[in-house]
Amino acid sequence: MEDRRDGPRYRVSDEERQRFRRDGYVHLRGVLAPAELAEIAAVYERFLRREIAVPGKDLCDMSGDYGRRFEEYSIVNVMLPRRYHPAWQGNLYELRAASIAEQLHGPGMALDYDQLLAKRPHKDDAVFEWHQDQAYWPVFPDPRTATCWLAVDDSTLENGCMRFVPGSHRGPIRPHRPLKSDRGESHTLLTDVDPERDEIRPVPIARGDVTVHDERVLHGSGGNRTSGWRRAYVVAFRAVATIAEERRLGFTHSHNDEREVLDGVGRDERGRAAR
Ligand SMILES: O=C(O)CCC(=O)C(=O)O
Repeated sequence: MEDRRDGPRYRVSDEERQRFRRDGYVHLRGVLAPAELAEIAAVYERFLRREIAVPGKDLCDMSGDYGRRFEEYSIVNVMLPRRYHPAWQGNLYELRAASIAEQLHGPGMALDYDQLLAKRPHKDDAVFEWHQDQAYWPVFPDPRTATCWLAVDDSTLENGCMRFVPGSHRGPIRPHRPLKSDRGESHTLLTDVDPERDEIRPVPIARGDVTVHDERVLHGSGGNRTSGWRRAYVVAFRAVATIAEERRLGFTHSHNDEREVLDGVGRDERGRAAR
């Protein structure tokens, strides 16, 4: 396979750019080489062993409620790992992902948030419900997003790889509802996908590969039926002006933020219009 890595950059082909526009996601191979990935995985493991402290709800289970004990989490979610482990800021993955975001969208993109999503072995319920990321945050005029999802382990049908509804980013944001009765119990939102109408495309990828998706594409993932972890590391890029506006509203993607947005049309969890 051709090596597209070049120091802090990764070269995206024209065909991949077109696929991102058409499908709302694209699979990029070999974004990190095995030795580069091993460095990332070593720090990742420190988060999973809880050697790096993550306060409050920024350590939670994306498949259950906030009340579960850590040992019972099916999808261990660490929000904003670079905030809690500043040595990660500017790591090679962040740099390559930034170059990918720029090639997909042009200049003026910046890192909005990062996240670790690790599915424990033998967890059928480690399901990431169908959703559009846009439902999780306020709507702003510049919709450019590139959410880079790095496979730290091979991501397979059996361990819960990502699945997308290609082209759905060109449709509306569907109504979303909380997984539990309200957002105070669980951060997770979900929507409905109709297998008769929506093409569901699982995207297994090898470790070191990345999928990049648009905030409006429908996506989710299934449970982990294997004896190994399924670890992923997300870094999400958005337009600089969009991020500035989010921060002005007090929205940082931390689950400890006071502000949550439920329905992607500018309402908060109590249905109040966003200001
Ligand atoms: O890791 C997963 O299975 C889902 C991730 C996801 O929904 C996202 O990064 O937007």
